[in-house]
Amino acid sequence: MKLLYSRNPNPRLAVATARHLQAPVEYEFAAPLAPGQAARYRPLNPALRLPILVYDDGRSLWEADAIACRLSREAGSSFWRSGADEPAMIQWLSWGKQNFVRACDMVRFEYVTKQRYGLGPVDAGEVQKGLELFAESAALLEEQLSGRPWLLEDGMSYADFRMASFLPHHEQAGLPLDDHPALRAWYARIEALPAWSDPFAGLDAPELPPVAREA
Ligand SMILES: N[C@@H](CCC(=O)N[C@@H](CS)C(=O)NCC(=O)O)C(=O)O
Repeated sequence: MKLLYSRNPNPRLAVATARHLQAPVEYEFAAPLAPGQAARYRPLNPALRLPILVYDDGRSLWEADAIACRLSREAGSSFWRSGADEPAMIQWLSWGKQNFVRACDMVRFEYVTKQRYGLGPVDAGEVQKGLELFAESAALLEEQLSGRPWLLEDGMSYADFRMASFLPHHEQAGLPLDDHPALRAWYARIEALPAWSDPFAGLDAPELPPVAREA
């Protein structure tokens, strides 16, 4: 199997997951949105996004969460829970995508993605909306993580990785993680994992364009 990736947040999450699981995949850098690349990648992912997992028979799977599920099964790991704990893990994936992860993405998009790809100035209104959702959802996580180290009672799971998916370079992204001590401590535990802190070690992973500062 081949895992197609770039350094952006969702493919980074997939690479970190694969490395954490020591999954038997080959890693291949890809740029489906680059000029002239669409025809090559559309059959693998009609949405032209990364990550993509390509099976040996040429079929493919896209979306980081689906890929994590597949790789965890392949590795015989409970990182993606099965059985009794699976609903609780899915609860956090589902809530996170609409709340904390979305808030991080909204703010990061303004300060990082738009500035990196020249998509326009920071929209203060969008930042404000994102920070409000961040405050609300971080408060919920802060309460939960004050009583236990990971989102699930019985230890780290893929839900922790997904919840943290937009936190790398959180200072640059303008995310006030340090205002929430239990949440900060939880993320420090994730950052302590080599698979998370440096998922691209030894891989061909061209740096993303720099983030331009607004004048
Ligand atoms: N919902 C998808 C989102 C995928 C996505 O938006 N990927 C972005 C990066 S975060 C992408 O492919 N950007 C182009 C690139 O990285 O070359 C997932 O979870 O995998």
